Amino acid sequence: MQTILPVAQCGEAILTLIAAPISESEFGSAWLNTLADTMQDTMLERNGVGIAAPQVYISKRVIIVASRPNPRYPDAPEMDAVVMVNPEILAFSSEVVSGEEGCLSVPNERGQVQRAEKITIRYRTLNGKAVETEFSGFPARIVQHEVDHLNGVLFVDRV
Ligand code: K2U
Ligand code: ZN
Repeated sequence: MQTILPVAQCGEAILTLIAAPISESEFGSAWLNTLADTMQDTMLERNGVGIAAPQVYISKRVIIVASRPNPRYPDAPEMDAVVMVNPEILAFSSEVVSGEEGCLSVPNERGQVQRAEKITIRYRTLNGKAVETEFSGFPARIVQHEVDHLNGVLFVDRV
């Protein structure tokens, strides 16, 4: 069953908060799995390549990253959506790249944003397994954009 949630818009307080970490007791719970499912349904409905829980009014540290080719990034890799709980960016490459971004919370706006070309990120899966991995290019950009949402930062603050 698909659930599309309303998406918070620029200017709404929820988007300016520092989201709370998911606690140990929430890993593997029906609640966390349902949250991820509804975030994914909402992201896909809005043709997003990522989404953060605060965008659906849940101020918790959960993001989804789902790069796919699109008009602005035709050579973006097609990747299975990855749900990241309590993501922490451990390292940013010194190399930065400027690229166009949009946001489900800032419709009809696009802007050039500088992001690290490559990042090292550590996160937990929905079941609590710790993962440490690297992303580069467009997927790295999406991760940085989504982690910004968890820290109350919108891409328009960086343009
Ligand atoms: O977090 C969001 O609002 C989702 C954004 C993610 C995004 C991050 C970085 C660069 C572009 C998008 C939405 O997917 S906005 C729709 C979109 C999709 C592909 C390219 C540009 C904009
Ligand atoms: Zn956004």
